[in-house]
Amino acid sequence: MTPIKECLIGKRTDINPIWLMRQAGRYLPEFREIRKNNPDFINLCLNSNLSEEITLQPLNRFGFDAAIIFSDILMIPYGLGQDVKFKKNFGPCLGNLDVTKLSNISESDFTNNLSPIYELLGNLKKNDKLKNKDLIGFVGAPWTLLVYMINKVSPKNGLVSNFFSDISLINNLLKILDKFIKVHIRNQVNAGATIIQIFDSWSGLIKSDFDKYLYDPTLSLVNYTKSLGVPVICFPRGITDYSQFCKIVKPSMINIDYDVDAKNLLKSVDIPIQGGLHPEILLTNKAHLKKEVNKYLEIFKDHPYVFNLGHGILPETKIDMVEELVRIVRNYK
Ligand code: 1CP
Repeated sequence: MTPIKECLIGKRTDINPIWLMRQAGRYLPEFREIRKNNPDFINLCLNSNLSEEITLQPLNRFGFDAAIIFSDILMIPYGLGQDVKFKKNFGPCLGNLDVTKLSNISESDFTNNLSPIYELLGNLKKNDKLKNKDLIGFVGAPWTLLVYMINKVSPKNGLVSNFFSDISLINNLLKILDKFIKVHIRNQVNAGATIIQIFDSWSGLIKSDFDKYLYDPTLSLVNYTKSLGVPVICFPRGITDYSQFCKIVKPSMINIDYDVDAKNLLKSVDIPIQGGLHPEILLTNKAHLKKEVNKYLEIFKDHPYVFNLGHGILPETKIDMVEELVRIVRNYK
């Protein structure tokens, strides 16, 4: 059994399992080299040979316990026919939202549009480098995808002022997303994903109607993934009550963000836990890194825990700090 699977069934493992959110990406020189020659990000995600190489880059360097496929949460709006572009030094830009068009797309059109992602998983499944490691497929949660699809750009500077003006549009989109996110989960599982992670990167922006935007849609995906026999990790970044989230949604594992009081959370959560370390700690120095990493390892020493960050690794992270991080985690007794 893989170290992460052992953790998921509640066992303490001999090694402390570790992987990092956004582990394949811009902090790696070998990724930047490929990216330089592939300016169109969506095309890169749809190139199953290059995306296989990129997925394996962090494993080759650091020996993490899981590969997470090189793809993006915005491949779902793309697969549904909304235009998605990534602009340099700006981020994602989505095109007009035509709900009639989205409502007419069939499951097979959607699956065809994203078929290189499933090919990627099929190829990785056969790769010896993933022996005794997990292969993580992922989706964006309905709320976070809704945010990008309506907002059209990153909500890091807030939601557009008329975000909630068309409730019937929102309700329609939530239904469409529930259906097609499930199709994407099922296709990834059928192609070889051994775990699914649900990224709700912008759940911290939900201020009311938590059932409608957070709990109900996530629970629906969690139950669906479990029914396929695959564990599911949730990352509801920035929410204030992780304990309540775990009680209602019951994921197989919860990924905490860096604002979570880990010690306090342990009092009320009994499922396996992943993550927590602030990615900025990797920009400091080795002594400080050791102190902060040990804090998490100490708190979770008697709890099933997968080491990870409290959000994605930053592009300016130095390779030797990641190497040091892995050494600290592996050597902790
Ligand atoms: O070279 C580049 O400019 C591309 C940068 C990049 C990369 C490497 C983007 C654009 N996406 C990715 C890959 C990616 N995205 C992965 C696979 C790699 C890995 O994890 O190892 C995953 C899991 C994601 C997931 C993702 N995309 C999330 C959820 C996780 C998170 O960080 O919160 C989100 C919010 C996105 C949207 C997105 N894609 C890319 C950017 C720059 C963004 C964020 C935009 C924003 O700030 O709103």
